[in-house]
Amino acid sequence: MRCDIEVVFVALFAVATNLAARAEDSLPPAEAPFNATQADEFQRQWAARIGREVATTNSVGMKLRLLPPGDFTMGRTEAEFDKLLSIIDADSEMKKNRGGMVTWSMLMMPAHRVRITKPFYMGATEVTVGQFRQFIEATGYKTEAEQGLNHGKPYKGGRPLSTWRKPMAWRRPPLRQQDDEPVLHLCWNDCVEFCKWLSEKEGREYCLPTEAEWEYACRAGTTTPWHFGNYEDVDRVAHEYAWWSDGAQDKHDLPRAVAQGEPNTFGLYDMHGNMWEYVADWWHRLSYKESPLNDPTGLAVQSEKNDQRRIIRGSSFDWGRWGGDSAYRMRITQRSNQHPHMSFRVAMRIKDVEGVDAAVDPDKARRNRRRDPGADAEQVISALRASATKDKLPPELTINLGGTVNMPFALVPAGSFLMGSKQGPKDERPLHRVVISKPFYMAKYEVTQSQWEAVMGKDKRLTELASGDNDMSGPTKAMNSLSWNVCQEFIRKLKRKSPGQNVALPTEAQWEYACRAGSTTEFHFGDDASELGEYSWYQGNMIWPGQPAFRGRTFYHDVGKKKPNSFGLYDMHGGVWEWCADRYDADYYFDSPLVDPAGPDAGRFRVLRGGSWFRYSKYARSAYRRFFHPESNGDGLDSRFRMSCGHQRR
Ligand SMILES: [Ca+2]
Ligand SMILES: [Ca+2]
Repeated sequence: MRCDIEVVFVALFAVATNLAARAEDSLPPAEAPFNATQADEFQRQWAARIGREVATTNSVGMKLRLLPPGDFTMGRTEAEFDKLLSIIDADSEMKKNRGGMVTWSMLMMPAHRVRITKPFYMGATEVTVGQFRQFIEATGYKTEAEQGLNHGKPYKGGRPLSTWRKPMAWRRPPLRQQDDEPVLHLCWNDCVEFCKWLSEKEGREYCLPTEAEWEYACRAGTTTPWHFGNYEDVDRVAHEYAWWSDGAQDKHDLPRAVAQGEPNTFGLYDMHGNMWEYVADWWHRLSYKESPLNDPTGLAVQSEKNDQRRIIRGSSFDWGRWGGDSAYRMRITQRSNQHPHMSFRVAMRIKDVEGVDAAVDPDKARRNRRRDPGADAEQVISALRASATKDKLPPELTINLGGTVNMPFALVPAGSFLMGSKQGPKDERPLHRVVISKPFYMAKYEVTQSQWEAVMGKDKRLTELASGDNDMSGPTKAMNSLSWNVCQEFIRKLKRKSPGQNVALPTEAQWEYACRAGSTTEFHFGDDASELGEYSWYQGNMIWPGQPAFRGRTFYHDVGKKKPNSFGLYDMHGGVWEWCADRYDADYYFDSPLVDPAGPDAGRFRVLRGGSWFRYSKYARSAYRRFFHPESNGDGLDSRFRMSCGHQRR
């Protein structure tokens, strides 16, 4: 009898499985936000669909969890950014580092929707010493540290941060790790070699997760900064999930064994804390703006000359909450082994499995719609006619700032042009006609340090530039490291110095119109980026600061040394990034006005244009848009802002 019941049960189970199999065709992606129960349901549904288990253990004893295809918002949202700012402002200690935190937040923005289209397995834990040892024993592989390739370099100067960090190979004493602790002192290349070995061993595909997969796995349906909660929850519950040096926890010198805390709702441990985890993607701070909607993999190639940095995620035992939230991005060279707190977890691809359809950008139609009435359209002609001036304007204008210091301007005639691009990042589309109804004067150069001094006096900014041995200082070098707000101070004082002149930052439309100077190509001189060096200081002809071979050579250049555009404006491409007056809105071009657009009325960030001496040619393109917080004065060597003064005749 008992036997019969079992038979019936098995038969019923088989029916149920078939039903599930028949419903497979319409299985939806896991669309965040979703809760723990729903996460579990998604995982079980997808396991049934592909005929696999949610939890599996592989040949090296590594536990893996099946993750469903899904949709989520990647990166730091503006609401979260605002909340972070309010927390910073309420804390006198944090406030000291406000600029740094604001700047770093920019690198996680804009938040953007991402779809992971295929189910995949993710290591439930970081890779352990015991698992990594199996790889070493089977292959005799020596990590890069053991090979001495980049080994034993101190963290800072000659001072190791703690004694156990030497020697810095994964298995050497004095650090005696247990087999269930995460392996450390690996570099990205070592992690990839482990994945290759495991793939060959099992005939499956193991790899590092993409950055998007990592964040999706970490969030597990949550939309809070950490998968366990919000800012106000950290002190109360973080210790249950995360091993880090923060809050109620003491400072930790070591990681702990994996899976000691609570998992997230996908069943993954230590996504926050314990060890930073390498992901597959190359590092680049501006990649989110161009991130595709489906299965983003980051940039296909390294971002800058000799930049071998990869992204790491999730913070570590010796860091804290502010590096450990789901959106937080950090980077480290793929060859490094001098930092002890990097490890990894694997992703496992599932062969021959159907996922969900690629998501369709809901704004695609608007983004690609061409709205060009033509240069001869009635509304274009009438806008130009309405503000036409009878005065014959001189081609140049000079504001004297005192003594021999002048600020020369070039006349930019009224006209219309096509703003944006057809193929560039989303925020450059649609390509659309804009009328600049009035002629204006644009500063021929990025604002120089002598101009700055003439208007602002020898202020702290100038003194700081002059104090370093980094070659940033010089009377005809661009003033740099300026926030948008500081530019406004400069303009206020400049207006007092030159009454009757309506000086301002150019609008974004004025900037692009002035840069293009009649061209419709990627750059004002054409489409060929290989010619950019004749017109611009950019990544292709920059010299790294601090390189002994380049001692005594200039890498912050005088303005106006390259060829101008046909309006007579210099360094519109490259040199330093240039603030515009407008607020930034990625979708502004959908509906911006035809005549003299001045940016959206609301928004937290301001626009920058033109790329910099430190950036690839694509950022120097006439259409490229960047945003930054108006208080922020730069993010390291990348952002040396110039201010270009539009000069509007009354
Ligand atoms: Ca971790
Ligand atoms: Ca520039």
